[in-house]
Amino acid sequence: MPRPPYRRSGNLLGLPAQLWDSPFLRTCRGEPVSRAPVWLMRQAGRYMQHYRGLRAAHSFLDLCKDPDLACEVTVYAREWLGVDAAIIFSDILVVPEALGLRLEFTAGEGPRLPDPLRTPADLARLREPAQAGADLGFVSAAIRRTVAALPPDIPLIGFAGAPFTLAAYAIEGGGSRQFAHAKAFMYAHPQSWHALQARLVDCLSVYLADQVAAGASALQLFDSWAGCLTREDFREFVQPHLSALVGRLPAGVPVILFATNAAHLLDLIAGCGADVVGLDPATEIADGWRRCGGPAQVAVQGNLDPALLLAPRPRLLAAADRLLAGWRPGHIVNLGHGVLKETDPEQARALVERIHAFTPPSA
Ligand code: 1CP
Repeated sequence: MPRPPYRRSGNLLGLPAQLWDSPFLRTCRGEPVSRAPVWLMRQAGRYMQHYRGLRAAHSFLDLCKDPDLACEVTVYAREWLGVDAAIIFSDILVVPEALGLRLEFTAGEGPRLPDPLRTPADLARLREPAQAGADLGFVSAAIRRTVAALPPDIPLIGFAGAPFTLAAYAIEGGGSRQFAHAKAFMYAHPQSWHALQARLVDCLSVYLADQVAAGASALQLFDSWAGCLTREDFREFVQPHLSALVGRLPAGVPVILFATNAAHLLDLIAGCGADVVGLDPATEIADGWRRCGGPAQVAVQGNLDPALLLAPRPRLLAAADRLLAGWRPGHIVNLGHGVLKETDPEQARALVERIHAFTPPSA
């Protein structure tokens, strides 16, 4: 049975009224709000001095795996920026690591999985998926602590990488431009590809249900790389698994699906059961929303260019004003991708202030 859309599910998680009626969660349901909600993808990270201070003393994975530190990073960024939601500090790659793939973060190079999955036989190296999902208990522990430390009207977003993007990382072994290994694997070994996707879905459904049980009141799935696929390939190799995963997530929690360079896939992404679809800077909000079925169907999130935060203040604020001029209920204001590490945090805070100074027409 498909999971009921969040806007028709009712408060099945039994959230306190101030959380259920927060601007962020109301907007996930397409309801009118007194202020447009805003948060920023990668709002906690290297552009913040506080984070760099912690990183001087701890490795990135230590920050992810120590619930007190992950809580501190999450709560500090939320409060400093004054945004309407927090996102738990972690990374999408803790899942392949829990499945048994070695994960390394080398300074300046980004993450690497040095023993990638390159043949169907390599799948035998993976650990049992439900066990791997349950082993990520440090994330739920961090969520519990963070929910207790956040103001009671601020929702915490839990997240994971979507099955395609995680499989692509596991096969490539790191970042990629062409995704040659991942696509070659997918075409040459479709059965093993589907088996890998199914294992990721098993793991992710346990992991994300644990995040909700620990107090996450929304979930975002990052399918950052899905935009590299044609519609045909998305339909065949991705959609069945992404919809199965969304269908298995707890009812009563909004699910945000985010992909980049994916304007050509928006209707298919919305069709996977998203309550909120992330739009990247290449797509205009009105056009992207229409492709997803419109405001009666889904909410949207986005889509300012992260590079605008590097622009002189007047240009940044003018871009925010243009976005707000077309704002309507069901639009969570955000960047179209993560904050760049070169960003001056004061610029991010000024953007948040500008969004909050706006009075929605329906209020
Ligand atoms: O200190 C450091 O050097 C680590 C930098 C860093 C940080 C702060 C990485 C390495 N990950 C993160 C945190 C992170 N990653 C969050 C935290 C919550 C927040 O948003 O504030 C989230 C949600 C992610 C998600 C993530 N990790 C994605 C999906 C989003 C996206 O940007 O498309 C991806 C692709 C990753 C992998 C990853 N981890 C880190 C880097 C630099 C990357 C990208 C590498 C690549 O593109 O290949």
